[in-house]
Amino acid sequence: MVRSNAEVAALLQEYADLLAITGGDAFKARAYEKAARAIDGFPTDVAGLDTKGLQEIPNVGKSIAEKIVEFLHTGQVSIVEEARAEIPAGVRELITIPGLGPRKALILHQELGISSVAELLDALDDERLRDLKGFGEKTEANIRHGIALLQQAGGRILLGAAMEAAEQVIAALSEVTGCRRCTYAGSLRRMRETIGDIDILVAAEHSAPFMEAFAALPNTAEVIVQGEKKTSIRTTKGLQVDLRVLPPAAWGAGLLYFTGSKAHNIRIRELAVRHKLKLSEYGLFHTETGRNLASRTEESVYARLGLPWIPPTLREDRGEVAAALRNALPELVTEADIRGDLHTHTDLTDGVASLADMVDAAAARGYTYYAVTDHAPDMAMQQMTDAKMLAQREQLRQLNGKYRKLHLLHGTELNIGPDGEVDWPAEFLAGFDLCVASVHSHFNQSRDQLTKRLVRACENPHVKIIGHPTTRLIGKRPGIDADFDAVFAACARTGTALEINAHPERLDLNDEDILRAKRHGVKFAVNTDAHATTHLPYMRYGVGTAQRGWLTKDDVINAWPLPRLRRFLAQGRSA
Ligand code: DGT
Ligand code: CA
Ligand code: CA
Ligand code: ZN
Repeated sequence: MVRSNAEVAALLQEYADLLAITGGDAFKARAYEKAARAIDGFPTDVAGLDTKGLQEIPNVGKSIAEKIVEFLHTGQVSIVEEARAEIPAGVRELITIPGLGPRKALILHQELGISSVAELLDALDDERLRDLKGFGEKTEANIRHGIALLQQAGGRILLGAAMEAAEQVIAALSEVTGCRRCTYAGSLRRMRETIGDIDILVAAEHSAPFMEAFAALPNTAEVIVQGEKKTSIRTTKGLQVDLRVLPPAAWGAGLLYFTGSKAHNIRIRELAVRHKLKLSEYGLFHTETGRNLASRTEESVYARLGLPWIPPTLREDRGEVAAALRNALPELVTEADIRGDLHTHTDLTDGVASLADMVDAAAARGYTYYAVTDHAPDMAMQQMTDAKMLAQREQLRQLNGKYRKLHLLHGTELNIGPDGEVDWPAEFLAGFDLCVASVHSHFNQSRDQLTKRLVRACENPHVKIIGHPTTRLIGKRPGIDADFDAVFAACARTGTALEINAHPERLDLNDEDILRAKRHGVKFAVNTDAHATTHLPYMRYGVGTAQRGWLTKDDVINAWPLPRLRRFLAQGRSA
């Protein structure tokens, strides 16, 4: 739906980076960056807008609007092409290294003639970077780590991007005559945080029409293999998508097999062997007679193995089969259980939508409560003041009466300072319904300092949620190196919830940390940290991650009815 918005935003961001590498006008670079963010969060498809309509978008002026129109009409923008031509591709690659911004990339190119990641690795080995102005041993270590992260990501893409691409393919294939079922399987169905390739399954009597339609999709750049059972393509964005067409009678067995994980499949195949059965992508068979015992639905295959249906988000061989055998699978929290979002922004700080628009969008999602949590004054860039915050509270109280079902909470996202202190004194914090507190800087403190810092934030009786607890950005920035077991214990002791930030770049806490934290008896809040109305649907990725951490609705404070949530928020705060 908003695909062209994402493409336009990416192009504008690239241009901002290119301007920064060439040491161009910093003001102009920032203007492009802001426009990119605004367009990314703009709810309407920009493809339908003209220059005038585009200028209605915040931070989009005439000149940027004209470039967008040029892009929408011709598929490129001449000044961006020129800027690309000016800078060697290798240097452009340098800025994709997490932790290495355009300014440092330019210095490396100018001072050391480095124009590729390989050359940069050589220079690191020779310790040639540490003598440059603005670099040092610590920078060297950070860059080395950034390169490792980049290589680890190794072509995997974020869950959100993969989901959007998959849903487009499914929409197109569902239109083909004879389509009985069409869905995604693989790591995407298991909601892993990154996806290697997308696996699409169709149930139909005849496969050829689907293979043809798939190869002919507008986003197909290359057909890797086309066959009767399986076709693989690469999209214009470089993503591999595999399509398999299954006979309807084998749908369940195929869906089970291609959902994986491989480790889960191996585990249940062992179980089959113990029952003298054979499990394959075609069905569950009696080994001796070859008779097909189950294949039409996943439920039937699991049932024949003595198991309840196991949700895909649990299928990672983390004890789910043993738990299923004991009939002790958790009753996982679902998106329908979520009653509200407890970490969101507006254009009062760095969001791109107004309070009224964000609240409207929350109401449209059917929430029963919704917290607005704009940034506090310690992040100086946000220019927050007491007066602005109180004015917003007044505005919010007035909006509150407008919705029959939705109850608005006034909150803030505090900044956890280097020593664990937060923005406002207790008297002012007492005025909020809810305080989230998060780390936004000083990521490289010692492990001991980082741990104390987070623990101190938990101990603040007004802080009820730790936002994006590790601060990692997937494939871009590692999480901070704190003793998280100590932090989780502090959360449990102080009644502070841990956020599961649903933004596809964050998913923070991740599944494994959630499992660890749960053992400490912590509660969680699944929040989108929305900076635009289009971010509210990210909730599904947060819920997927919560499920991967085996959470039930009792573990998740924003799946609770409002009175129970209120009691949690009031604990330890003298009113
Ligand atoms: P990805 O694509 O790396 O994000 O991860 P998956 O899990 O989507 O893996 P993929 O696309 O290679 O295969 C899809 C599913 O097919 C996988 O989850 C399980 C099943 N599968 C693939 N190869 C094997 C195999 O050699 N043995 C078993 N048991 N299952 C397999
Ligand atoms: Ca896959
Ligand atoms: Ca695959
Ligand atoms: Zn936030």
